[in-house]
Amino acid sequence: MSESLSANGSADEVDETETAPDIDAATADGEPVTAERGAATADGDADRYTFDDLSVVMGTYNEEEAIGTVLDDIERVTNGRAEVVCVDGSSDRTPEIARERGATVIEQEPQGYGVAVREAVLTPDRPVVVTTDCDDTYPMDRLPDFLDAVNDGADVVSGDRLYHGAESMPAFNRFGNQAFAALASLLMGERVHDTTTGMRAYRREVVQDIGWTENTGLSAELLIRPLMRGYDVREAPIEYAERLGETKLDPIEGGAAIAKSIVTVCLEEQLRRF
Ligand SMILES: Nc1nc2c(ncn2[C@@H]2O[C@H](COP(=O)(O)OP(=O)(O)OP(=O)(O)O)[C@@H](O)[C@H]2O)c(=O)[nH]1
Ligand SMILES: [Mg+2]
Repeated sequence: MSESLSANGSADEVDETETAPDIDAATADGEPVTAERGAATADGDADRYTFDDLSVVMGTYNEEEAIGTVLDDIERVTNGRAEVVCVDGSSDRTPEIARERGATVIEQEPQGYGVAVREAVLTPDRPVVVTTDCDDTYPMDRLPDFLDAVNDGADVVSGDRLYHGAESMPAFNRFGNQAFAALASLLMGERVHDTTTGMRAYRREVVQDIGWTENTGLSAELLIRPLMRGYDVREAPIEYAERLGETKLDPIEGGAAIAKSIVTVCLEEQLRRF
């Protein structure tokens, strides 16, 4: 039942030493993806996805302080092979910096996190999609581990920031994120540890096959619906760094919207089972 992802592994090896509670698929009446695996790899293993099969996607809203670092990290870790998609609503230099680094930039009026990220996850043609925030908080060095987990059969790999303590997160946010995870776990009947993380890998079919409704609460929705439909969803502990640049989320208003999304989505998914 439990599998672990390494802290610093590569796409070809998974370190089994770190144990963390990962999530396996709920079984009820879901339709887990039967994997159609990716293109042949350089070493001839036709069954495994490689960085050539990976899109890293993000909403970007006035992130000129961070975007260079985030995109450089993706380039370094994937040897420039991952596609990068930014759905951008910025009025600063963010889109120029993204284009300079070869990212695909989709312009969109700023309408909130979920509107941008929904467009971002639905855009790629590649079979594995990883989301991140464009604020240098998430460890792009872990992309190989996330890809390993998908190759190992996961449909969704969700970065759990709270496992290692998330000390760089403001205390109010940390408490809120623990409360969201507790609430979602209670309503789903399945323990999850971080429902609002921005770093996840998805098989493309998962994001294409489910209809998404939430905005600020999209991150929670992207975890809850696949889990409650029986997909193989696993949490992977990740480090979480202090943000570069200004937050785009109001903690009180955003927190209320996320709590509402969790309750709504869990109830909808429970009703869907009848
Ligand atoms: N295009 C677009 N991107 C957005 C919008 N709102 C947020 N984003 C991006 O979505 C990502 C998440 O926003 P953050 O401000 O980091 O929200 P958060 O992670 O909850 O809060 P932090 O603790 O500040 O990191 C960032 O990359 C933002 O630039 C929006 O309206 N449009
Ligand atoms: Mg963020």
